[in-house]
Amino acid sequence: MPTNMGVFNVTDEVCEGCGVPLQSEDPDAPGYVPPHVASRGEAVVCRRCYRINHYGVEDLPVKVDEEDVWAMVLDVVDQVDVCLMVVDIVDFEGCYLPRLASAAKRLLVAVNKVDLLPTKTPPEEVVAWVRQRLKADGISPQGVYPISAAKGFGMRALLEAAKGAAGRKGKVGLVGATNVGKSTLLSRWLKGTGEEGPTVSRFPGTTLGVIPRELDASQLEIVDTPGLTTRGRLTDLLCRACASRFVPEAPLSSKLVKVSAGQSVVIGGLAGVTPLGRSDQEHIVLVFAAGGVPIHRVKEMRLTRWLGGEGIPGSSLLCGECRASLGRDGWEEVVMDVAEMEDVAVHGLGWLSPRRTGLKVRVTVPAGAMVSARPRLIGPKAPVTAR
Ligand SMILES: Nc1nc2c(ncn2[C@@H]2O[C@H](COP(=O)(O)OP(=O)(O)O)[C@@H](O)[C@H]2O)c(=O)[nH]1
Ligand SMILES: [Mg+2]
Ligand SMILES: [Zn+2]
Ligand SMILES: [Zn+2]
Repeated sequence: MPTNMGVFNVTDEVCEGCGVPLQSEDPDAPGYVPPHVASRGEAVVCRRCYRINHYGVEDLPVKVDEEDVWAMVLDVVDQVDVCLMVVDIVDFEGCYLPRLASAAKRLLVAVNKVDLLPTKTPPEEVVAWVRQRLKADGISPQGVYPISAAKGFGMRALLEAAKGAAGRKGKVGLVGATNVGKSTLLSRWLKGTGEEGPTVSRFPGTTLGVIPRELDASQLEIVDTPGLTTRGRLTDLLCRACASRFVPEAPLSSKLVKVSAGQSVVIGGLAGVTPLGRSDQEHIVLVFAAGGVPIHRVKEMRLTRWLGGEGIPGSSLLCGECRASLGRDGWEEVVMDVAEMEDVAVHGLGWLSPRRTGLKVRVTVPAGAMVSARPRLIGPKAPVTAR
């Protein structure tokens, strides 16, 4: 957190958009408002928030200290009546923080971005899946709610649940990893109340401080918090422009691919998945990623050859700099057994789901990215035929 505010504060106010203390001294530090704006004495947002809101640009990436953010968030967790943990359903592995969930006395979980799942996914299946995931860590939330903060789906039921759990004039803390949609959720609830919501952007790390808001004529206080950083999200290894190309905006696309040993499935030029085993055995896999992310089948040899030089083939979505820098730290190969009812999740990118049989695979990703096997999220549909 910025430390150079102290005596130079022009006001004791914090930015309404990102929660950072306002200052008029240093244009390059967070919370800056030009002196003529600050002297008006009304509620203002900092220049960074102003520019995100009006031009959609973020020209002042802020470095935050992870320890400070944890301390700030755990403080909120301590003070509120209910914790509302938000997760992003299309990148559950990349955003799930068991340590955070365990810290809550009373926990509700908002499963956000369900609008990005294939349209026929039953919400109750998603809820059961999330409950199962939490249960594996000994966490039993009071409620799990599928929502789309962006589209407004499920928001009323969640609000009723939050009110019920927090009680009259209760406090609810909105917590979770960066970019899961906490600020979007709060803005959605504030719609029509006349109060401005916090700043929302597609870049992680927008919210810098604690942002309290009152709902329903002070019946409920909601506290937005900065997002916690998680490790291993592939998109976090890319520049901001490239990362945004892998963040889905419309429902995920899924592609059925036939693949045998000796062949690899390549997702967006960032991850390769190679089945291991007999080469006469053909596998069918279903790959889920943001629309527009290219999915190729290549000869395994080609994958190995490319890794030495320009990264994985099919990296047309990456800028030259990202392509070069991904190779620089090397590539990791993870061998794993994936059972029939499991997915291989590449954190921050998407997942691959073997059909009909389980599969032993080698997953190739840039160093720093994480991969895991997990229970299958999207259940088997009617019998599928490969292309
Ligand atoms: N598709 C989709 N995108 C969402 C949803 N909620 C938030 N987003 C997007 O996710 C990104 C991060 O949102 P934000 O609210 O700033 O996340 P925060 O860091 O948790 O506060 C933004 O690009 C939002 O537009 C949702 O329900 N569906
Ligand atoms: Mg936020
Ligand atoms: Zn701000
Ligand atoms: Zn890039």
